[in-house]
Amino acid sequence: MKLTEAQLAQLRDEGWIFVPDYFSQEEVDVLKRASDEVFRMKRDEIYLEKDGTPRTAFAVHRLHEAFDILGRHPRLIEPLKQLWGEDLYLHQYKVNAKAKFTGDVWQWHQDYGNWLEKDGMPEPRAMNISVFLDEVFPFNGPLMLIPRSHRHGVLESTKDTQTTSFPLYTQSEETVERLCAEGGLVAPTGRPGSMLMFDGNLVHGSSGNITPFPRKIVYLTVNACSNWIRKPTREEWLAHQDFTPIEMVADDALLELARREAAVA
Ligand SMILES: O=C(O)CCC(=O)C(=O)O
Repeated sequence: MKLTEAQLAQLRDEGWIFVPDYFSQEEVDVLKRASDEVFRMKRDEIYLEKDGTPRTAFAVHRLHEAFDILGRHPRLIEPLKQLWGEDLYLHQYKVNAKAKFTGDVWQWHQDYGNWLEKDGMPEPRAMNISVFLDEVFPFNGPLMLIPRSHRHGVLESTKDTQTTSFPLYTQSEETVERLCAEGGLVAPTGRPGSMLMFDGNLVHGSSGNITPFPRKIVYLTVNACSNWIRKPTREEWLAHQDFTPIEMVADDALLELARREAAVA
């Protein structure tokens, strides 16, 4: 899969692109079963909300074959090879659960600010790719993005360890207000299998989920191999130090796994 000229232009100018129904329901079902298995594990890579419900599972490619396949899927990896013209590795890979009724807020932040500060990533040459595992509605805590905010580079931020279950360098209300006045605000919604790609410097966040509809999203952060992190300070599952280039799988690899799972069921 290659990005069209229009998609490349939107990614460059607006900082994000959204492609509905990028993976089929059968492919999403394999990933949903995998995420249920992963969130049942008791491991350091699994972070919980303050009330004990699952928030985020990190390094999921090492926890389940389905996520290993997704992390090497040509529909996700090829477009970035096209964009940067070099080999890529996985910097971070997680599933954010945003549980029904209790899913917590993610304050406004830029990811690259965090990768620079905490991991020593030299350039913003890393991209987030998310795949919806549940339907994302306007009301179950969709990811909100401020278009064009990536053009400002790294913005001033403050470390927030209080208002979310995960410490983040966050943007002030004044900054968010100014950026929204310039670029507006979008919150892409869609069926499971939809794909959202966004720049590491794009300001984004999400509100809590008080609805009965869970909102699970997988996030891959793919970094250019030449941009490997120079000063890692975090646990390895938060900022990987295996800079081996991603080897892509066949396009039907998730379906193949679904067939194998059905055969042993
Ligand atoms: O899943 C979300 O709503 C936000 C996730 C996010 O911003 C992040 O992981 O950096």
